[in-house]
Amino acid sequence: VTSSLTMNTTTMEYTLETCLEKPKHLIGLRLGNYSHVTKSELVDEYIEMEPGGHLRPQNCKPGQTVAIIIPYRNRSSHLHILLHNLIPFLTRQNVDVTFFVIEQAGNSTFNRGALFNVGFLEVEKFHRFDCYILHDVDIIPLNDHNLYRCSENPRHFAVAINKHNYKLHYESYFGGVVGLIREQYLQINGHSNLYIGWGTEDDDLLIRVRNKNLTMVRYDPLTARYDMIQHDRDVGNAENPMRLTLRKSAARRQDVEGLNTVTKHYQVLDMKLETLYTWITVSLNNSG
Ligand code: UDH
Repeated sequence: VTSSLTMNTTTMEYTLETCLEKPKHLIGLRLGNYSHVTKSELVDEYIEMEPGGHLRPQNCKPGQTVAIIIPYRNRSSHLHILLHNLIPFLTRQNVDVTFFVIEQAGNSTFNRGALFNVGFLEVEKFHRFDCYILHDVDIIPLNDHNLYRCSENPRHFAVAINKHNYKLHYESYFGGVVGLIREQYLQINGHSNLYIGWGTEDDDLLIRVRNKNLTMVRYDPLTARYDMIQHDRDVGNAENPMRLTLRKSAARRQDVEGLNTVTKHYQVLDMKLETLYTWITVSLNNSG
C-alpha cells in the first residue's frame, strides 16, 4: 500500500491526499463471481464496512460521496451476489460509498421509478451525497475501469449487458444502472411515479434528462460491461400495459409529477442501519 499522507509543516498534522481519479490498482475486465453467499458470510468477509453500509478508502480522501440506491423486493440471493461483487470493485476504485436498499413492502405492483424517488428523499435525510447511482439488484459490473462516480453529465453505466450480447440494447436505453449528481436528479424532478409494473420508466427518465437540456454520457461497451443474473419475471411486476401511452406525455408531466409528488405515495415502515446497507422498507400506494 502506498502511503498518501502528507504533513502540514505549520500544524504538524498529517492529512490524507486526495484519491487519484483513476487508481493505479485497477485490474480491468474480469469474470463476475456468482457463487452463492449468505449475508453473514458477507458480513464476516467485509470487516471494513461501517454501519449503514458505508465503505470508504483508508489511504486517500475521495472527491465525492456516493449513494448507491437499489430498488428491491424478494431478491436476497441477487442482493448478496451484487454486494459480493460491488464491495471489492468499489474498494479498488477508492469510492466513498453507502448502500441503500429500498424495499417495497406487501404485494402491490412493483414501482421501480417511485422507489428511486423514495430512496433519494430518504437518503437525503442521512446525508446530501454528491452522486446518486441508481442500481438494479441483478446486474454485475465486470470492468473496474467503469468508475462509479458522477461527472457533469448524467451517466448511463449499464451499456453492454450479456442479455443483449454485450451490446447496447437500443440507442436511448437508460436502464440498469445510471448515475446523476444530486442537483441533476432535483432538476429533472426524479423519476415518474406512474409506471406501475414492468417497463419504460427508464425511457421516461431519459426524456426528463434530455428535456432539461442535459446530455447523457456513456463509457465504451468494453468498459461498461455487465452480466445480468438470469431470472424469471417477478410475481407482482407484470408488464405495464399503460407504459407506452405514459411515455408520450413524459415531457409534459415532468415538472408536475415525480420527485416533488412522491411524498403522497409512500410511508416508511422500517429503517435499519445494517453492516452491509441501510435498509428502508416502504409501503407504496400506487394510485396516480
Ligand atoms: N425488482 C425487485 N423485485 C421485484 C421486481 C423488481 O427487486 O419483484 C428490482 C430489482 O432491482 C430489479 C429491478 O427492479 O433488478 C428491475 O426489475 P427486473 O429485473 O424485473 O427488470 P428486467 O428488465 O427483467 O431486468 C425483466 C424480467 C424478464 C424476464 C424474462 C425471462 N425470460
